[in-house]
Amino acid sequence: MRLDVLTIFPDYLSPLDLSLIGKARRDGHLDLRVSNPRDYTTDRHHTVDDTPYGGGAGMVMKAEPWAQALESTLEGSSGIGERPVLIVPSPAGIPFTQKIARDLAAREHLVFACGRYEGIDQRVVEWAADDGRFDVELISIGDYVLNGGEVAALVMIEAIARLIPGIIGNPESLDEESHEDGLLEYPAYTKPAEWRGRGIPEVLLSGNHAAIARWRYEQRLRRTSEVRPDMLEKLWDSLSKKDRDYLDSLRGRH
Ligand code: 6GU
Repeated sequence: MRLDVLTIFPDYLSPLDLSLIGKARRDGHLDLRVSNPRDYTTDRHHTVDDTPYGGGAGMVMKAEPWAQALESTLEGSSGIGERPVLIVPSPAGIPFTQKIARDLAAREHLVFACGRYEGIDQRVVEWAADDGRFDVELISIGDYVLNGGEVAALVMIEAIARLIPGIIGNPESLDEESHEDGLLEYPAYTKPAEWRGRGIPEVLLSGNHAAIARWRYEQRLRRTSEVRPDMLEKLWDSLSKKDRDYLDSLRGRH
């Protein structure tokens, strides 16, 4: 996968050298390039922002440096067949989810345009979508406000990159994760079996794989119903009678 990140603060993206993502880059699974729209300014002060038309607080990022930086990501990608996706991190975007991460992990070329201040001149987003230059998506990582899109891009890149085949250490560990199938994950324990007076659930020592699988599944149901009833609601019709009875029995006890 090719990944471009456009930001006036490239240092914000340095964590991408670390851990699984850093390894994926070194192993050639990820071609990740960070570039700076400021490098495309021509005035003496390398101005990337200006005051908003219509007045009001804050500054807006100027269109031309961003358009040129975006064009340069297209030049470098000639030879890649598919249209790149332009992701604009924005609190005004659609909510980022595991499904979106999975869809984006299947694409060949993602470009993140990380705005600062009050955002990028809206015409850049329209221009990028014109003539099919990019598939454009405004995406938010949650209902709160950040100072810029860089941290949001880091979040999305980590969620996406670990889904690319060959990147995560153990692909099986993806299967029963929170948010993959609509349930939160079960609690995990490791040695020692007794720690500061606390044991572990007996069933995990039983060697009975079917019983362990059922216990873990019930833990997932229980956690989801306690923490995220909204998620369980969506799943309710697909649950077995046994599962529903289990959940009803929990509610009876509360
Ligand atoms: Cl993607 N960007 C910014 N600046 N703030 C956010 C966000 C993104 N998602 C939530 N808040």
